[in-house]
Amino acid sequence: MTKLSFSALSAFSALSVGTLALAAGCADKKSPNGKPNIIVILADDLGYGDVSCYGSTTIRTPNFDRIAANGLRFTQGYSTAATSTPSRFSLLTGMYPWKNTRAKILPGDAPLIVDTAALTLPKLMKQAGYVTAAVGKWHLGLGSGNADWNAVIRPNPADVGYEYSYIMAATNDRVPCVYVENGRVDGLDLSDPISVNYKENFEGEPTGKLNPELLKMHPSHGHDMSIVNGVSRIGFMKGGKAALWTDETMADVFLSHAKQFICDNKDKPFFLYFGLHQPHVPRVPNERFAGKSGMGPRGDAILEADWEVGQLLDYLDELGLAENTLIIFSSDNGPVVDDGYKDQAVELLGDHKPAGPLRGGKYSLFDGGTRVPFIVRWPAEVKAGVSEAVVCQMDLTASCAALVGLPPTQNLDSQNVLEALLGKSPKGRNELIIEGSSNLAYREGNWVLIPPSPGQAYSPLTGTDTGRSPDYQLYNLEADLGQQTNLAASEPARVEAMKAALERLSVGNTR
Ligand code: NG6
Ligand code: CA
Repeated sequence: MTKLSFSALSAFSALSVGTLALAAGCADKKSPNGKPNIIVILADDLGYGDVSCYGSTTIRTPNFDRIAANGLRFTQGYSTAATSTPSRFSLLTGMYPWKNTRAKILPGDAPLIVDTAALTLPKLMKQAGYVTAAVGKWHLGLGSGNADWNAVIRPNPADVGYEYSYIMAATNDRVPCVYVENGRVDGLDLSDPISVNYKENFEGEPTGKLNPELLKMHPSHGHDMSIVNGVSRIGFMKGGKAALWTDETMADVFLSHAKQFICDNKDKPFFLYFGLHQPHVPRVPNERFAGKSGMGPRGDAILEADWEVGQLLDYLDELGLAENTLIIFSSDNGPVVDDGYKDQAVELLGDHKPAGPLRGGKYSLFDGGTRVPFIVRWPAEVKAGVSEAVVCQMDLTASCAALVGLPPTQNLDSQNVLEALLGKSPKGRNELIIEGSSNLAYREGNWVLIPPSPGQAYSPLTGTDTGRSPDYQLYNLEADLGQQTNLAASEPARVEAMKAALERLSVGNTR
């Protein structure tokens, strides 16, 4: 037994034998590929200020920092949206999410929202000879409606470019709470079939609302439907007992499948999308991390994610792959403290600032919603440092095409910012449209225009500055990173010019 599987075994007795056998027997060392392997690590709701190399002194993330220590850390890296589905849609397709009416936070039974005929990042990588996989959080829908969770669900990630997939369908707070491997629920006993319903409960099934005595994690808002592993979720499900996930081992399960994919493909160029589930709610980390941050489950979940990334980095080192593997580490959207469970995240936050110096967070039109940790590491080619270039996850499509020598992509919103990503140019994009829950905002140079949108400027539920206002807001990020001073009244010409540019660039806006 290798060192790796032994440590896995000793630490996670709850894992199935099948899972433990994964990643064993992978021979050490190999000669480097011509093309770099590419791993996109995407955390879920990890904020700009949640990472110590981005300035946090209240939480330590030595493994995220390890990526930055010999990589390029971007101070102005963005997702396209302040929530998961639209953000991930852009990463996959290289298109703005507001061009797709269905790119909104999806329930767990949503059909796939990506056109299977469309170009995607993993499809491009396949064209360039890469083996591709998606492991972890998906949240882009599965099937074509009314999915049968007891059969192979098509279309699935394979139909949009991922030859192998081991995913959760939506989020860790949404049913069905099962892992789906290549379209099939992992570990399902067909004599106990799964049913899913987002409208009504199944007769006789307990819920968080009616049976709070069954809960180890209680909701603060929403999240009071089916109970899985002592946590009530969004949506109702029944059956599939043998296949239900255990939140405490989710990191280990995803990690082992990511490692196995790397092991199986270490001699070919591979492209791996690795969607971490932390620190999204419910925050139920493994007991190895419980209580370790002093910040309650949210901080502990960040430590767990950091460990998980460290294990992946160690594995690349062990296989001799680190030098020629391009890692892009980022987050799907900004941070939120209370996102619907009573997990003491608010009470134990102390001086920690999840969005760092930025205003707002998840859901927000302010930069805290979409400006996220963004680190590129490729030891063979990229010098360590810090870059102020504006780059967006959506740009990976056009940039990776350029990297692997494919012709320039056509008709995408993705821009080729490869030179910036590799640290060869200080210049990224000049303009970017970002999506909050209520509207779009527009960044051009160092200026951001936030058009009016209805609703509360501050959400008491999530404790976030939303960016909603009846008035136009204009901020100069160079002078005012925290977006405190609205310059719209004193810069009317700039407001008009940016309004016009946003209108022109957001043709096809379906919001
Ligand atoms: C919201 C959920 C929140 C989270 C979010 C999606 C409630 C009250 N809130 O609707 O907990 O699941 O959707 O998060 O249900 S995301 O990171 O996947 O976009
Ligand atoms: Ca998210």
